[in-house]
Formats: sequence, structure tokens, C-alpha cells
Amino acid sequence: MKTEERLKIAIQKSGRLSENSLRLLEKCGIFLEKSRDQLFCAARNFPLDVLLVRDDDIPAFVATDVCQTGIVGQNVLLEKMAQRDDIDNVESVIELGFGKCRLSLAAPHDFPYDGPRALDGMSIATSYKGLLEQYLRAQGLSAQIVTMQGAVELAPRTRMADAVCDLVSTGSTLASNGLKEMDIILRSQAVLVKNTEMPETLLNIHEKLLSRIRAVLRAESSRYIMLHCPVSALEEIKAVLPGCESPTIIPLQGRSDKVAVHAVCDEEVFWNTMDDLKKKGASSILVLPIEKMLE
Ligand code: PRT
Ligand code: ZN
Repeated sequence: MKTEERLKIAIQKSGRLSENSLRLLEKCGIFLEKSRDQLFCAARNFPLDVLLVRDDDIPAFVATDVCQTGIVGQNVLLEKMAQRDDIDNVESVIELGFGKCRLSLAAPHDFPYDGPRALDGMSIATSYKGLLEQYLRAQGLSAQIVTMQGAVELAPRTRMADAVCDLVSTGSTLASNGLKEMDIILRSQAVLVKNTEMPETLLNIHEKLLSRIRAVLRAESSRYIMLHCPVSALEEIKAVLPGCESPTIIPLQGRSDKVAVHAVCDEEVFWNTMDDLKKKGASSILVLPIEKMLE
């Protein structure tokens, strides 16, 4: 009997991307057999096996076909690509909207920063040597790079370097170490990556996974909006109702002056236009989450 072809995906075992990566698979209706304490678990209702590994290993695993796909930060992917040329067959497929951070240059508050030139001849501590080198080259600067695996933010205080190049999300680590953010080298978030040379059978499974992920992401950024609207203001309200193609208009029993309007809208845009909707006479506004949105 021919064994079923299964796609292998690498996700972070334990760290900032782990929960969201597992949750994403769950939202795609993919349920895993074993607990996440294992290195490996199989999905019970989708031809997918999950490898739980360190995030730094994911690009190489995907490049060497240990796995055909993976979830990793753009920062890690681009750093590995900057450092080595044997992962050209890994490509980023879709941004996943979590693990957002930025790779920034920072220095003590008294560092006289008036633009990238201020870094010329300085020393900079980082775990992102490849990306920092690319940045310095692009800016035509020369600086000494001090490579560190962790605790980069301590480097100026311990006089190991004048400045740092590190990941920032809230900025509180920089602040508590007396550092100010000076420039952003890269904005990053988690992405789904894939091996560009996978066989067609696995590519088909990957396409199915990707279309489920797209449906989940679309639903996450959308809301189902229900509101009441004076008939006289209907056209105006339809015009400002954000990002929806053609809303559903429903009569209200016993009311000839008002109708209900139902529409799917981008959540962020909706909040930005809500005051305008109210001003135009919208009332009883309900905002509901959407479970999945298929094309
Ligand atoms: O064990 P493993 O190697 O798998 O994990 P790891 O320790 O290398 O990575 P982990 O779990 O810390 O981060 C995984 C990924 O999360 C990163 O590669 C980024 O893509 C993303 N991410 C998002 C972050 C942050 N936000 C973040 N704030 N990764 C690290 N940080 C660190 C940063 O290095 C600094 O020390 O958090 C600190 C700054 O945070 P703020 O909030 O104080 O600015
Ligand atoms: Zn790591």
C-alpha cells in the first residue's frame, strides 16, 4: 500500500512564536496528535507533520528538505540569507501578522546621533551581523561589529561597544538599559516560508494549507458590522462604510424610516470611520468577529 504523502512544517518549539504558530494551525482546523513537548507531532486530520525546533534552525531545515515549510521571523530568515548562500531555495510566502518587531540601532542617551554617519568608526554589538553588515555597506559606513549571542543591550554599559543593533518590540528593554533607539534597519514579523523545489504532491498540500491560512488571516482582520440607518442617509452611510463591496440592506419590521445594514469591513478602517457613521445617523452598531472567510 502506498503511504500517504505528508508535508512537514517546522515551527518554533519554545519561544515568542510558538503559541501563535500552533494557534494558527488550530485555527486552520488542523489538530495535532501529540503534545508540544515532543520534537515531532502529526496532524490527525490533515497530511501535515510538525517539527518543533529552534527558530534559528528553521531556514536551513526548509532549505535542505528536512521540512518543506516553516514559520519563522523575517529577521531570522533574512539574517541567515545574509550569512550563507545555501538557502536561496527558501522563499517567504505570506506575512502572518504576529511576532512583530524591528531590528534597530540604539545607543546610550549621550551618544551624539545625527544620522547614520555618526556610526562611522564606532563599534556596534549585535546578534545580527549579516543584516548589520548589509546596512553599513548600503550606507557606505565602516564600523566594528561585535558579535554577541544574547544580552546585546548590556554592551555599551560594559564598554564592549559604543552602540547596539538589536530587536525591539515595546522598547522597554532599551529604556531600562539607558539606550535610545536611533534608526530602524528592518521591520519584521513571522512569515510562512517554503522550499521552492518541493515535489508537486507536497506543493498541493502546501497550497491547501496556504489557502486555509489566508482565510484565517482575512477573517482576523475583518469584522461583520450590523447597524441601523435612516433610509434618507443610506447612500451616504454606504459611501463611508469602509472597505465593503455591497452591503446587505434589510427592512426593519414596523419601520419605514430605517433599515438594517450588514457588511464585512476591515476592522481598523471601521474604527477610524465609526464616528463619521454615527454622525450620519447610524445607530445600534454591532461589531462581530468572523470565524473564517473563504474567497
Ligand atoms: O530558542 P529559540 O532560538 O527558538 O528562540 P530565541 O530565543 O532565539 O527567539 P525568541 O523566542 O526570543 O524570539 C523569536 C522571534 O520572535 C524573533 O526571531 C523575532 O522574530 C520575534 N520577536 C518579536 C522578538 C521580539 N519581538 C523581541 N522583543 N524577538 C526577540 N525580542 C527580544 C529582543 O531581542 C530584546 O531582548 O525582546 C527584547 C526587546 O523587547 P522589548 O519589548 O523590551 O522592546
Ligand atoms: Zn533563536
